[in-house]
Amino acid sequence: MKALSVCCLGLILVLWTASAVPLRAAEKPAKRIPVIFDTDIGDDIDDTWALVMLLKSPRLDVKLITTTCHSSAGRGKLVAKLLTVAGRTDIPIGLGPGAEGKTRQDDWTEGFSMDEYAGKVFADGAQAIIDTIRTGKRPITVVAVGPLQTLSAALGKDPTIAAKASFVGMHGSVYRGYGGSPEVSAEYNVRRDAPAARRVLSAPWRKITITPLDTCGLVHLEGQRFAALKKSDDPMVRALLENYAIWADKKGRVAELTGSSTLFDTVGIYLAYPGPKRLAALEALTITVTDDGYTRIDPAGTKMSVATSWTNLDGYRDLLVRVLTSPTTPKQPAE
Ligand SMILES: [Ca+2]
Repeated sequence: MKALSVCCLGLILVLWTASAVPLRAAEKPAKRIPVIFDTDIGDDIDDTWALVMLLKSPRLDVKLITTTCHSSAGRGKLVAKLLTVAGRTDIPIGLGPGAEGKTRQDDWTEGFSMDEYAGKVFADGAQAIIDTIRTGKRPITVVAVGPLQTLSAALGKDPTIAAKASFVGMHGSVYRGYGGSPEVSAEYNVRRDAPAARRVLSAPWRKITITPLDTCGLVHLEGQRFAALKKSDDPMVRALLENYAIWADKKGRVAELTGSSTLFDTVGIYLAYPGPKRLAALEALTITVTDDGYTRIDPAGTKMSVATSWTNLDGYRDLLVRVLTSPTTPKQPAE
């Protein structure tokens, strides 16, 4: 009887293993979402945080990074040096209109020339956006975290790109303003060029998702979470904190940093992740951009998914630290 039981158990095990193996073999790695990142990096430091988060998000496949809001020489150099440190010079850079102007992180790129960038650099960033969306095998997600001049120029040249891409933006203020204020604000990325914001936020994208100040304006890292970053010896985290220390007028002294500024743009990266966004509450709203840079709920506006509150803000802060301290995603083979 005992021998029979052992035999039965053995048979069950063999059958279970036999059925499990083909299942595992059939599992394919989850598809990555192709992304264009459009940034005014070099003004507020949160773009640099968002770029590092993007490069460490294995489900996002970065096809192009473009600069927006002038100063494209300085912003482009910053992107180029960060991608060089990341070992991701396979990612092309597209420069937005207007080369002149300083960035607050110029000290970090001093001595680095755009010619040193091993990857492709497109002088016409708007055209690069059009070409990347047109030639993509799968629909692209455009993640925009600055004023929208470059993307507006792309839509002006070729309005048909919207139907082939989704849009995720850090834009606007719906129920709350800066610092969680109950008064709405004319949020900077919209107010800085309201006509450009209106064109982009009313275009017929496959899907529009935004994080207004209501959610992104509440994100900081302090205490243990910030300490975990200071302890990290990851080269991208080091580069991020060096940039932050220059930006924060600490003359590059990372040891003097005690917490982050508001990390608005990182939430744009999170909203581009595949699957449900369990940490934030998204509402379907119709939004209009006013001439003075407000994003108002208006029945005649454009339908979009708006992250209007957090369901778990601490969970997001933990996710952010986890992603930032994880390895940089290597270049993936073409699908
Ligand atoms: Ca920004």
